[in-house]
Amino acid sequence: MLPRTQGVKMSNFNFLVCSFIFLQMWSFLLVAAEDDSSSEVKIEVMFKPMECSKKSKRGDLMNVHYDGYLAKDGTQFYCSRSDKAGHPQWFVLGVGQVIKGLDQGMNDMCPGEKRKITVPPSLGFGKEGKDPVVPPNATLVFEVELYSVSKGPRNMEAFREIDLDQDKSLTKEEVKRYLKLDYERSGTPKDDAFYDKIMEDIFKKNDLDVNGLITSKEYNVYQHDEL
Ligand SMILES: [Ca+2]
Ligand SMILES: [Ca+2]
Repeated sequence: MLPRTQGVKMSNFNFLVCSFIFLQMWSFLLVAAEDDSSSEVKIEVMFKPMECSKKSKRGDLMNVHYDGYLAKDGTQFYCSRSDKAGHPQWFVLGVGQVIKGLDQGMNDMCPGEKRKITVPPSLGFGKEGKDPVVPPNATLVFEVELYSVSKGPRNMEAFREIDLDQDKSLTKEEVKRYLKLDYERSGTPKDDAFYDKIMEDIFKKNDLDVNGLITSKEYNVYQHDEL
């Protein structure tokens, strides 16, 4: 009877010690999360598919779902699954269409891969933050899932392939046809609404003079800083 009671006391004590250590660690982690001195993204691979046909690189067109959280308290400030009717987001990797932390953190990634990316303020929204959702100097945590990677707008080989009539400008029909082919080739054809949504994103980001055509110049706008 007695030893058993002692045993219980001991485990209570152990529990207290563990809780204390846990609290210490937690406050340390919180301090680390608040620390602005880190200037690098931290990448944790949460899931990696068995097969990886191609890895993302600068200039690639990325189709991705991502959720954004504030590191200090876990508040969700962005969710692409609920935003814009839940369509995955499209952007060109490494050219400033998303915050620097994501440009860096989503490099060398396989389609189907999931990552947790911790972004310091200097590679996120910086001193200003992003009103009203991201406060100043906020470390951000993104959970990203990459759906597909295709040749991005900086790839001139792809441009010539998309530009069916070879007039050095891309109509929506030409881009749509190419996207369809690309999805069909990868065995995941989609419906028209899906392609139309992508077209809207692509033209919003690349048709700089908004005339409904992407010229080789607009398409090639980032070519000078190609790695
Ligand atoms: Ca054309
Ligand atoms: Ca244009």
